[in-house]
Amino acid sequence: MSLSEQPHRRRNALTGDWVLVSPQRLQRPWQGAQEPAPRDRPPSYDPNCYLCPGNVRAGGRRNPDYRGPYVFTNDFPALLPEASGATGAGHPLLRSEAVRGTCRVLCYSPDHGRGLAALDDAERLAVVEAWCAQSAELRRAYRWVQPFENRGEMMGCSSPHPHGQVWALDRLPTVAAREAEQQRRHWRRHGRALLLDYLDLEAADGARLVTANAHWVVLVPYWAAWPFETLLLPRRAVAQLEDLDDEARAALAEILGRLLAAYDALFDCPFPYSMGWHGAPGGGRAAPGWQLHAHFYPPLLRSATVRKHMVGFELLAEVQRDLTPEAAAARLREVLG
Ligand code: H2U
Ligand code: ZN
Repeated sequence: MSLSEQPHRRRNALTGDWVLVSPQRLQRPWQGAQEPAPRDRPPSYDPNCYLCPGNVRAGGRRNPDYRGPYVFTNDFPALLPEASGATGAGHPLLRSEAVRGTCRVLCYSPDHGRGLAALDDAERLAVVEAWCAQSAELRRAYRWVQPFENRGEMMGCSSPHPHGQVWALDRLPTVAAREAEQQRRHWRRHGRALLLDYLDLEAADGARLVTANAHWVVLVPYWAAWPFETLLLPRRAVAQLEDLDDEARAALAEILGRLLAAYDALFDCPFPYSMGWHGAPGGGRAAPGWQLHAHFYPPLLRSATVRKHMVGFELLAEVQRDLTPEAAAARLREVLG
């Protein structure tokens, strides 16, 4: 059976989930919604922006006249540092538990008009350093640290000022727990990190590789759910962002720029995505075999305005894709500068 022509399922080795791949469906006609194309690049300062230097935020506080990355505690946090919700023993079908955490906003730079892709390597390195510092600080106090970015209105980003977020909490969230379990199992069985074994397979095959440098590899995972989903991972064993040495940090700034430029070139638009880092859980407990990585989940399917929706069968049964991960990787390689 040819995986490029016939329906099949692939297993996500990192979560244990399955994805249905239906390449034969690529020929079907499309009469769905065309979403409005995104506007031009905004100015470098916007007096009405909550996140620009010197401006007053929605919560009433004023941003300092910051010159590099700027971190502040979210004015509308989803988590609070004091344990909330006394839970007590209820019915086992109605379980709840308290949760403690914090939510921060990370403005990448004072420039309102330039996102991660448009920053130069030095400016992007400053963002990498901020991720590493936040991860190091928050991991001391919390079990899970989640740096992420929602880019673009399509992904629910609420401000055009380039920014990401860092949430941290004293629990292992659902996705983190699944990745921890799969990586732990692989480690027990083989004594090697799951993602490093996987990287060897991908390097030998090559069909899903997008780009690489001396420290990092970008690939479309074998089990990708989103059309142009990618996985970014260090070549060497690294558990957490803060464990990256100076060379790896600089190489990260460089490859990030390359990947994001390719994304923007793919449909000639500021490519929307949710991205985030998965570093080993903290809180004193070991996470054997955990390899640091970043996921990029972009929603676009065939143009700047046609996106994939995770609905119908996907919401009710299982994630499904038409474009194969191999074809997606080939498209991304084509647009790499
Ligand atoms: P997005 O990354 O999804 O755009 O979210 C931006 C966050 O910034 C959002 O969680 C916060 C919002 O609560 N924010 C502030 O904390 N203060 C503000 O003045 C504006 C936005
Ligand atoms: Zn701004």
